[in-house]
Order: sequence, then structure tokens, then C-alpha cells
Amino acid sequence: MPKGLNVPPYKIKMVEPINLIPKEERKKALKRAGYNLFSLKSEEVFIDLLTDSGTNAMSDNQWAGMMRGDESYAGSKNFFHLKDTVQDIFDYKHIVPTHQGRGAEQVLFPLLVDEGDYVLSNMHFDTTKAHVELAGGTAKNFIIDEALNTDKYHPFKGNFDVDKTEKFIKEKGKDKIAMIIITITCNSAGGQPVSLENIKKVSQLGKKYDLPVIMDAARFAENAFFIKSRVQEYENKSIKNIIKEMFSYTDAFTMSAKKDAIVNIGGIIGIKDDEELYNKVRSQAVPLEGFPTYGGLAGRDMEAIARGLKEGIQYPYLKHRIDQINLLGEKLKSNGIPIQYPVGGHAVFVNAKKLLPHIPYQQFPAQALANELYLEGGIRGVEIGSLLLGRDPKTGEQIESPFEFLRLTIPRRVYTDSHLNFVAESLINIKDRVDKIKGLKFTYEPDILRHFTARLKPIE
Ligand code: P71
Repeated sequence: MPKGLNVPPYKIKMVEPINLIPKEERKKALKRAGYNLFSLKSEEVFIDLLTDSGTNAMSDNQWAGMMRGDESYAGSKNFFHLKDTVQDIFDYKHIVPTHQGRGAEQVLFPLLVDEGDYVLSNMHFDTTKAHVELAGGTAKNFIIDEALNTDKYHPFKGNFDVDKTEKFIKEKGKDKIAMIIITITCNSAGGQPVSLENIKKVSQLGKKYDLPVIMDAARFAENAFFIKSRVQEYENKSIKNIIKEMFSYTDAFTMSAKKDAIVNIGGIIGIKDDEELYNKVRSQAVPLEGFPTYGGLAGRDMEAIARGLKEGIQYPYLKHRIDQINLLGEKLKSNGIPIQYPVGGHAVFVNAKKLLPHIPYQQFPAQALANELYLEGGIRGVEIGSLLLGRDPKTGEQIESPFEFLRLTIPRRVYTDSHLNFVAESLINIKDRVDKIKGLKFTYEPDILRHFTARLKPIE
């Protein structure tokens, strides 16, 4: 393909109309939603960049697979297809399907985490943190310092600071550490990849201190793509072989299939070869998710995941996706919008701390920017910052997030370059008036995972 062109390796067979409602109606909708974009009706949104989770367009092959769902309670043929596919891609012996990623977490984590334990990660996602805490543990993040400087290029900003991680293990004693979770790509730091070298080092740390190492595998294929494109030694290796190597260093994974498996619902627990853990997971799955050959999914859903896993590791698909997101990021950056650089795997993360320095973290600058972008172009992004992080469970104080990001998350195979251009233009349009944007305060604040249902209002 000629350089500079990024032609999708698919054509579009079915469309869903979208509509930009008038500005006055957007204003009313935002007010009614309590200045929280989660509470909008999707019909009030023109371009929906809330998440890449479950918002993907399935292929004709996946839809055809849906018609071949074997809805037997036990031993569905789609389960075995899914299991064979996971074995083929990851070289893991056992799987238990779950209804989505957090279903996998609620089954696996309590089996590994005891009251008072620490769980170490490059950066926990909010549901993994929540499940660590529900199991009585404390979640600790050890991302490299380079990730905090959004302007500075680093090819693997998702990496662990291995020295700091080891220091913490020595300080607390290995008996106080339950496990290590590697989040690939590291969502909360900006969809940033973790290098194979780093995965290997973390794995060695796990072996040295006898700690299980778990992959939070939602965006495993995008992580492999970055390794292939940024490490010379891996340039000629296939995505599949890179994935095999990545997962050879870990003991188990929890996966939200709603991302790189390109489906709308589903999750998987994968276990490399630990029979004892597998048996525990299977038993625990029954009361929480379902019998271990369906785990909360219909047979047709498992078939769509099996087929999606194979499509999601195709190089042309991954290259088009990552390049498309990069194009959006580069356009914003060259127009003076600060972003997490380099651009991550599934989203462009706008640095709202930098763009709106007049709004302190307690007033949620990224949420204020998200609301303004909705008013401007009917675009729904999502806050990844202090609003999402919440309060210290012990003191009740608002925690200051290391980042205040407005995440523009790109669903798979859904939007074209012209949609993304509209997004870029809309954000560039509001750049000159950002100093007029007001901070927010709560009018209703729920105790847990507050960002989903909180109500806010602008501070006059
Ligand atoms: C994302 C999500 C989904 C989400 C979560 C909260 C608000 C809005 C949207 C989910 C993840 C994830 C990682 C790394 C586990 C889960 C849970 N991400 N690990 O980024 O990113 O998976 O949603 O299937 O339960 O928008 P689940």
C-alpha cells in the first residue's frame, strides 16, 4: 500500500444511522444527565467514544457463527471451539468462559487474594482494583516514571518499574503479596504497551518470590502489535508467535473479550497448566458465572469470541486500527492539544491537566472537557482521572490521580477516518476557549464506582 494511505482491510455491509441533535437539545440533555455522559441516552450522542469495550462491529464470519450456536447447558461445541482457539493462540491448557472481564476477576481474584494482601500491577484498571479490594486486598501500581510525562516518547510506557516493585516485595515480605497483574496494554496509562523484556523481568520476579503472575489480557493483540512494530528483533515475527511468547511468562489470564476478541459481550479465564487452580476456578465459576462450559454466555457468544480471537490477531486489521487512532492523535498533537504520546492502542488520551490548568483535580478537569466536547460536536468521550479514581477508602479524601485524561476511545471497525476527523476538528474548535470551561462539583455521589451514576454541576 502506498505510504501515508490507511485503507481499511474490510468493506461495510450493514450500517446504523447516527444523528447530531441540535446544540440546544445537547445542552438540555447534558443538564438532565447531571453533567455525566454515562447518563446520556445513546441517541443523544453523535459519535460515541465512551469505550472500545463491547462496542465493536462483528464480521460476517462472526455473525454466521452466531447462527451455529449450540445452546446445550453442558459441553456445547462452541465451548470446545473456543478452548481449541485459546490453546492454539496462547498455549494455555484450560479456559473457563465468563460473562465479561469483571466476571473473570470475581471468580479468580478471591482464590488468590487473602485479607490484608497486596496486589502489584503496572496499573490496575478500575474493575481489577475493585475486585482486589472486594477480596480484602490493596492494589498497588508500579508503572515507570516515563509514563507520567505525557510529552516524552517512550516505546513501552506500560512497563513496570521492576526495581520499585522488587523493593516493595522485600519491604512488605513476600507472604504479604498475593500476585502480580500485568495489564496489557496498560489502559489507565493511555493504552500503553508493555515490552516483552519487561514481561519477562516481571515473570522472573514472580518466580523469585513465588508469586503468581496474571495477565489482564483485554488488549493482548494490540500489545503484540506494538512489540512487532517497535522492537527490531520482532519485526519479522508473527503476531501469534509474539502472543505465545508474552503468555509463556505468565501463569493465568483474565480477559475481557469485549476488546481485542472483537465481540459485544464475553470474558475468559485462561490457566496455563496449574491443575489445582483450574479445579478451584471451575468450582467457583458455577455459583458466580455458570457451569464451566458456558460461564454466563450463550453458545453463540462463545462462537463469536472464538472467531473474533482469530480475526483480532490479523496483522492488516491491527495495523489499520492502530494507524487510524494514531492519525487522530497526531492531528490533535500538531494542533497544540496535549495528549499521551506516543498514541496508545485503543484510544487517544487528551491531557486535560495540561489543557485546563485552571481547574484543580477536585473539580475534574477531564470531565469538564468531556462535557464541552459533547456540547461542541455531540461526541462522547470518557474521563479517566480523579473522578474515576474516587476517594481514599480510609480517609474519605479525594485521591489525586496521576493523570487527568479525556479518553477518546475508538470502537473496532465502527468509525471511518472522516468521523475521527470531525472529532479532531471539534476538539480543536474548543481549544481557544478552554479557559472559560468551569470545574464541576457533586450534587449526588454514590459510594462505589461513583463515576457511572454520579450527578454533577458546573461551579459558577
Ligand atoms: C474500558 C473498559 C470498560 C469500562 C469500564 C468502566 C467504565 C467504562 C467502560 C474494561 C476492562 C479493562 C481492563 C484492562 C478489565 C476490564 C473489565 N474496560 N481490564 O476501558 O480495560 O472488563 O468491562 O469486560 O468487565 O472502557 P469488562
